[in-house]
Amino acid sequence: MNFDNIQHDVATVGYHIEPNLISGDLLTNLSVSAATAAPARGRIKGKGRAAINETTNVPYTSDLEPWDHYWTEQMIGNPDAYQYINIVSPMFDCLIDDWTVWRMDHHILNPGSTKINVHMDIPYMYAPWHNDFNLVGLQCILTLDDFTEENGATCYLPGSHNNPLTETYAPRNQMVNDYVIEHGKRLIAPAGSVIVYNGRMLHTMMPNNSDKPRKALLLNIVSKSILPELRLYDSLGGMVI
Ligand SMILES: O=C(O)CCC(=O)C(=O)O
Repeated sequence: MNFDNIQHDVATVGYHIEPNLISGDLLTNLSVSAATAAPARGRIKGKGRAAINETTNVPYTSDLEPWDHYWTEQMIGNPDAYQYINIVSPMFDCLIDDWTVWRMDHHILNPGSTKINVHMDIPYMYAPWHNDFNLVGLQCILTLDDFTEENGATCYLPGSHNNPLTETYAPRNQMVNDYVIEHGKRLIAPAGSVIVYNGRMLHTMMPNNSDKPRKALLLNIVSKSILPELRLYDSLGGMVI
């Protein structure tokens, strides 16, 4: 890993990618865990989208609409996930002095998923941090499948983390989605790649037009300095390490 490059990329474009960092049994095990973990947020068959507060866990993926995307339960206690954290933690060390993993879950885009939702991640999605230009939150994606245009590789708006106007994008709406889709770029990467980005960078999942699920392991990393306030906004995070 070249830490100067990581710092430079995250400060300028907003993200850094380490292609093919994870491979072999670890990648396979994490991919299996993504495919089998209990869902936490998704669209329940015949009932619409489940509550977003994760208190209404859905025990089985078979309870979900097979054509939509969903997030799994937090991967607390999963030894493969902790092995993965050990490998990627130097990337976080060079960006944030004293960090912790706030959330750790899988995101699965099933074939036929059409959801587009441009947003910032924790903590920037919450009002106190909308316009905080300090790097206090990172999102990290491990690509468990090849990320392609066809299967929904994440779309991002380069440099948006440095733009004061990004704050006005916080209320999610169609106009913002359209703008980012028109001007954004895609995170195209082979399976096993690690993508770390400033949580203030605007981004969205994209439609999966392939015939296979597109799986990702997501880590949300935050500076310990914001924990007392963050707990007021997101009582469900902070259980991971
Ligand atoms: O899975 C993706 O492409 C992006 C996920 C994401 O933005 C999120 O879960 O907040």
